[in-house]
Amino acid sequence: MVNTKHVDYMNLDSLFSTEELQVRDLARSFVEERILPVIEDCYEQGVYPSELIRPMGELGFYGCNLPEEYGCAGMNNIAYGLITQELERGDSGIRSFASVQSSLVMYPIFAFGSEEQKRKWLPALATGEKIGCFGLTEPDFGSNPSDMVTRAEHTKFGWKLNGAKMWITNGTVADVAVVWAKTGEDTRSIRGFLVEKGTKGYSAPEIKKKHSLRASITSELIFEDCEIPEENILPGVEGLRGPLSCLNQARYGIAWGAIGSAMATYTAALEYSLSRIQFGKPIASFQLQQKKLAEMITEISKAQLLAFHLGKLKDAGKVTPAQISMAKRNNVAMALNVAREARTILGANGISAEYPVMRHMNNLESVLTYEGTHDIHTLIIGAEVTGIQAFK
Ligand code: TGC
Ligand code: FAD
Repeated sequence: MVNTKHVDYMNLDSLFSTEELQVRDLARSFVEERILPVIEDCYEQGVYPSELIRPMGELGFYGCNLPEEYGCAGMNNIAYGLITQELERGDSGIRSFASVQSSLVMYPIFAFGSEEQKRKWLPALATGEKIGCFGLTEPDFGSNPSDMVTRAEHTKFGWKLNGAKMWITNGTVADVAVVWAKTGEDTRSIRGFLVEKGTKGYSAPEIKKKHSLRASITSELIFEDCEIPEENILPGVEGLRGPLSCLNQARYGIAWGAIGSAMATYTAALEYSLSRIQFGKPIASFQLQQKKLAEMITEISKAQLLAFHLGKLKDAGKVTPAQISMAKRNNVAMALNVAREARTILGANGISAEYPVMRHMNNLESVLTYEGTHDIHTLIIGAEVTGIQAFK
């Protein structure tokens, strides 16, 4: 009988350790029991299922590859990847929440924070008691963060922040925002600041009317003479390398997450094709539909192998940013193509919220753009292979 459930054509399971499979199955059960029953309604209403924030923390999903001494699970990067895969099989918005919390908030505090900052924030972020967001993109500077205009001016009390960030996941609900700002004129002056909810001069209005990632909060961050105490600067990094190092972590998670989304839409299409009868036969029996399914599962399998090898390189400390770019770029585009093909197999039902396909497809339009657009990752690979930067 066809394995519609687990989407493991190349027997990837044989490559995972027992512990990695246990973590994957834990995340898989959580998604099936807690996320899938509520996600379509959340998506339709444009709300994040906030009741799931703490349970995900209790399962160790946030900052899972950071050390236990800060309240994290200390898992390897394969386990981290498998968690994001399963979360995004539920919805890209759920994976986004976990990616931002883990890779864009906990990681910079862990990698660049003072011991005091680590003790204050990491355990509370790991349980989900506190929520974080990451502010790099600005209204006028997305792909090119080096031209950011948000400024931090040194005062006798600490720092005064002025500027705005745009399209920030979790901004409105975040207890702490990791905000990147220039302290001088050039990119080497970029520093990271921990801006706490309730700080005078700081607001984070939600961006509404989205057609994508509707089960995810997206916000603007506004800083008007916002006073930040000296102890809230991240002491361990200066320059664009700081935020870009965080993006390496998050893009890695997305390379796995996109596979989860593709698994969901492929499974929906395969099951539908076996049960939908036209011209007296299941549509799965027509060669044109089989070609689509064959290509979908082939591309998913290639993406799985790419992500797995990337994880092994990351665990060995040998992965490069350009390798991560290749996996993010390939796997997200793959998932979007799979979603579009799945949509055609479902015919009119493909646009219905009775099936997960169009929700995933719409979400992936954001995933293709955030964490570096598909084009930017093309240019990062281009620069790697030619030695010539074509950004400017
Ligand atoms: P460039 O001159 O190449 O580099 C400046 C400095 O940064 C270093 N660097 C990196 N370091 C670590 N990791 C990387 N991936 C790095 N890439 C570059 C570089 O070595 C240099 O260091 P130093 O010490 O020599 O100064 O920088 P550039 O200005 O030419 O820009 C390069 C470019 C275009 C690739 C970069 O700006 C880029 O990646 N742009 C895309 C922006 C982006 O991805 N934004 C994402 C925002 S966050 C988000 O979308 C969250 S979505 C959350 C969710 O999941 O919901
Ligand atoms: P632009 O940079 O204006 O790009 C527009 C188009 O021009 C794209 O097709 C791009 O590929 C192309 N382009 C740009 N430069 C070049 C070039 N040199 N060569 C060729 N083509 C080029 N950001 C955060 O900081 N934190 C977050 O939490 C966050 N969450 C997000 C959540 C959502 C739902 C979305 C949609 C975005 C989020 N972002 C976040 C912002 C995201 O990272 C940016 O949208 C992304 O980096 C692209 O920037 P932009 O939208 O300004 O597009």
